[in-house]
Amino acid sequence: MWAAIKARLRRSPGSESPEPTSGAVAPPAASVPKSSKAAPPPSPPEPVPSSEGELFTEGFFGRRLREATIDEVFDDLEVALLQSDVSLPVVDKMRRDLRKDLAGRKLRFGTDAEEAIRTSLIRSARSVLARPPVDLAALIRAGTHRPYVILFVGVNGTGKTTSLAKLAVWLRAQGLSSVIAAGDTFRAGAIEQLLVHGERLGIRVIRQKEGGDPAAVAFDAVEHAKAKGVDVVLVDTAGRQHTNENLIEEAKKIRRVVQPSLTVFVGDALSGHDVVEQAKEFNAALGVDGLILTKLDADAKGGAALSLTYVTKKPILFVGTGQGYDDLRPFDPEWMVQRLFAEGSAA
Ligand SMILES: Nc1nc2c(ncn2[C@@H]2O[C@H](COP(=O)(O)OP(=O)(O)O)[C@@H](O)[C@H]2O)c(=O)[nH]1
Ligand SMILES: [Mg+2]
Repeated sequence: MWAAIKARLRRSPGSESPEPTSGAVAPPAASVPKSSKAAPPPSPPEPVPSSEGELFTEGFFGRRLREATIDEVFDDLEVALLQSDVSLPVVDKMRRDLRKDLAGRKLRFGTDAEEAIRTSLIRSARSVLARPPVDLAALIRAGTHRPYVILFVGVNGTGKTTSLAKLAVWLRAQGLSSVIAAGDTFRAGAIEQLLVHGERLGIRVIRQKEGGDPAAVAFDAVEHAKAKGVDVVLVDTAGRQHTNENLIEEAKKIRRVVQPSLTVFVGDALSGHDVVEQAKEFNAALGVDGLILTKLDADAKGGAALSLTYVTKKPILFVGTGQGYDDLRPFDPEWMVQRLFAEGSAA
């Protein structure tokens, strides 16, 4: 994300076509020094040019930042944020934070201003992502729900089934056993897909025939877990849109029948701004307790995590970072922040 923002900043109006001042012409963006230590900025031009928003040109040197200037720069930055899947409410928060952080400060042009913006955005992103950490293994071990039933919901192809299998592996690493309920009886091949995972992992898959009642499958899996003392029941479901009444009713029925301990919305980072809308809709229809954000490995933008957390107010529990069984990690906000703002990183 930072790479996209930086590119935008360096072509902000002030730096693209700097106004000539009394004999001094601001340098083009490309010649802005990388480090102010290695190449100290030239002395400020006199008089100070009138154009605002020139955070990235000589013209700005030595002046105090005014809110109007910050806003002007931010207008440009906003485009980069939106294009990086940061949704509008988060963009607005970042603007407020940036104003608070930078107004009245004196910055040298170029790298200095860029670094100040980066620091402020990082701080803002941290506060967006900050949530009380959820220790799923501890929740399960606490034993309030036995078995602990986790229901996976989300639209088709976002990675529900894959994440479910990965979570079974993660749970096992925590010393917790699981059984899988093949609740996607809608899509041809969905049961088979789970059976393959189950066989590879040595984890029992409870199923009925295709077209069967997913609530009954989930019920059977819970009964199995009770009988065998299995810690967790992982309930797969068919991908659905909130507009698909039948499938939503089906998911509601599963909820009524097995009363999941945790309903997890699985969202695909690659679906950009859509993922936030989906999460909101699923939450409204079914009630969502936590989120899994998949395909971060393939997502060059990165803003979806910020948007999801801020808009839904639900914790991201895990992120998917690849197609292997080990490519699921408990969500760490600081890891995400570093990823978003690393110099030259893809996301
Ligand atoms: N690169 C990548 N691919 C993923 C990830 N999670 C799931 N997938 C892939 O996304 C596709 C759809 O996954 P699936 O679990 O069948 O989605 P479902 O329809 O929601 O159950 C599969 O090809 C998965 O391998 C991830 O974190 N990274
Ligand atoms: Mg599936």
